Amino acid sequence: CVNAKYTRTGTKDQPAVYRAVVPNNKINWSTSYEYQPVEFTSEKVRTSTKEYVDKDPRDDPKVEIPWNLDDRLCDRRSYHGPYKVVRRVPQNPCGRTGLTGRGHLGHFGPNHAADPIVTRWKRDQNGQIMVHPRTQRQILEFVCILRKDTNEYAIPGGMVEKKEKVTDTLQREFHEETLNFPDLDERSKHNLLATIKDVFENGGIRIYCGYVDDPRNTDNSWMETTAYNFHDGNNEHLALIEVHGGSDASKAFWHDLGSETPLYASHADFLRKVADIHNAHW
Ligand code: RP5
Ligand code: MG
Ligand code: MG
Repeated sequence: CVNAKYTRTGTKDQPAVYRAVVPNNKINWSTSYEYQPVEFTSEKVRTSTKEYVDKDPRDDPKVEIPWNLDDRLCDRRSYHGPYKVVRRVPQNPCGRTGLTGRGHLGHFGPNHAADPIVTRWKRDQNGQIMVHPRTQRQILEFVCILRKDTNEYAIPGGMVEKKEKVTDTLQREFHEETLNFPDLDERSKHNLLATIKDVFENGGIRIYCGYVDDPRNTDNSWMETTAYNFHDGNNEHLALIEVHGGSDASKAFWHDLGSETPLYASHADFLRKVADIHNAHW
């Protein structure tokens, strides 16, 4: 895993908090380095009274958190195996990030997310699958969003909520971020959700699970995700849906899948795998 892409944390609307510089060859904890990270936990996280946001065990010796375990409220296990706990808080398994504390994340340790990658073939007016002139490979389209926070193109993923299963998170986030149709009649809404449920629960390919190079990561809190691809190769179900942005997404749209589009966090790595699996243009 890598910690490389972002020099600051936070979003376009929040004051910038810059990371201490960590040269690539000093990211690993086992390499000695005169390291002076910036300590940062956002006001919102520090003052939150939500049951689901951690208390800081460094502030209160009575706070005990079941590191590396799933206590049912929250799964604190990492896809990368047991992580170290140093001075009462977890240590990022991918190395130094230039920031300590929780930044904008609610949990110390892994913060789990899920990413639904919904794809179809790009077709011309006659229904023929289009081929990219450079690679001579067929072109996929995926449901893409524009994130409200960073203004970057992204997969419509989101955080796994307390006690939620990843399969439910995939459906909920896809629904919230890309199917925002408040005026849809009840019957159409029901049919749309039934289609999503049926496909999402019966037909996905797991593309990735593990660390994400997310702008919110710190030395003590980081994002991990499970990404699934739901592909409708014959325009039978998902390929036919229209999308409209909601929740964290200011826009949602079908977009060509290819290396030409810069994407949020590690999302381009996931899409590249999807292209490989379908032997499509990248
Ligand atoms: C990324 O953040 C994950 O890959 C996922 O797409 C996203 C989840 O966070 P929110 O969209 O809920 O902010 O690390
Ligand atoms: Mg969301
Ligand atoms: Mg989201």
